[in-house]
Amino acid sequence: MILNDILNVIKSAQKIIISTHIIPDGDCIGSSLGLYIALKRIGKDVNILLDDNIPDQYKFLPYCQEILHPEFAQNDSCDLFITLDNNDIDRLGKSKNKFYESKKTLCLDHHPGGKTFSDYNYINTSASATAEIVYVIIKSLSVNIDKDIADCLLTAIITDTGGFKFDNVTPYTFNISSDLLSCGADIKKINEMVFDRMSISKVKLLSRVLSTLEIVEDGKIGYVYLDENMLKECGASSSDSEGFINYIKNIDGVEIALIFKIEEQGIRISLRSKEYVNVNEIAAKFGGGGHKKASGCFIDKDFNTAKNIILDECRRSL
Ligand SMILES: [Mn+2]
Repeated sequence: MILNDILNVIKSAQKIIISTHIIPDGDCIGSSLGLYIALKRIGKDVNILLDDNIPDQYKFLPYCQEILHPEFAQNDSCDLFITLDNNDIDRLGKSKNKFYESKKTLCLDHHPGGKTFSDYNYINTSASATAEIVYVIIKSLSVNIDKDIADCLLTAIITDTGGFKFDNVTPYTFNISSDLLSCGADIKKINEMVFDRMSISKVKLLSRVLSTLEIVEDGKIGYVYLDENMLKECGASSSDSEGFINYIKNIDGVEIALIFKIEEQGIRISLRSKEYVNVNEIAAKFGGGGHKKASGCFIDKDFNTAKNIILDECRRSL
């Protein structure tokens, strides 16, 4: 789909819903809010629907208190449903109903290898974050990027690039980020909020989760787990574990890092690779997905079974 067609789809819609994937990250929230603010500026009637709670580190973002849970969405159907940063319709969670009821649907995304499920798709897999795509759209709609929009989009880019450290960073990422800084984005505050702040319950949970560390395959695979009991003991929520997997990935010699979250229905698994393994392919074997070096999936089996089958796949990919 070319950009002009996408712009026309957006311009011709009045009532718009923005949604993203469950267990939202900084790109989901930053891109959604940035687009939300821009569309409001040009007089659109727009809402953001989100299944899950907003992780604490993104609550400083402007307008995030206006994000709605899908059950509070208005009953009438909207002209356009925009799904951001999501290549899997099932990851829309409860917003999925609204998606089906909408007159038109549009997907803006940077994930590789998804099955397209919207009427219109604007996918750029070389964008470091969906926020890069949202930036282009906002610019093309001639909306002035103010500090609020700039903070949202830069937060999204900083999260998805790990603070400009991942190999998804391109010269274009810096061009956009440079412009966002000129528009007033507060990079110091964003970095503090996203990476440096930790609640005491998060620190307790980190210590608890790291104590489960196992290293196998000559040090090439490292994994930890967490369960409901640990969350309860530490007074933490599941979103507090965001970023823990990097501690495992950063261990010298580790190529694949995993975190197993033991939930009622099964095991939620996040995977990271350091150099050469494509963890997107591993996750895809279990119906999940993501990026080459960061992906996730869900296996509805007990912990030991899920662990063994995914570790087998990891071994094969080394
Ligand atoms: Mn993203």
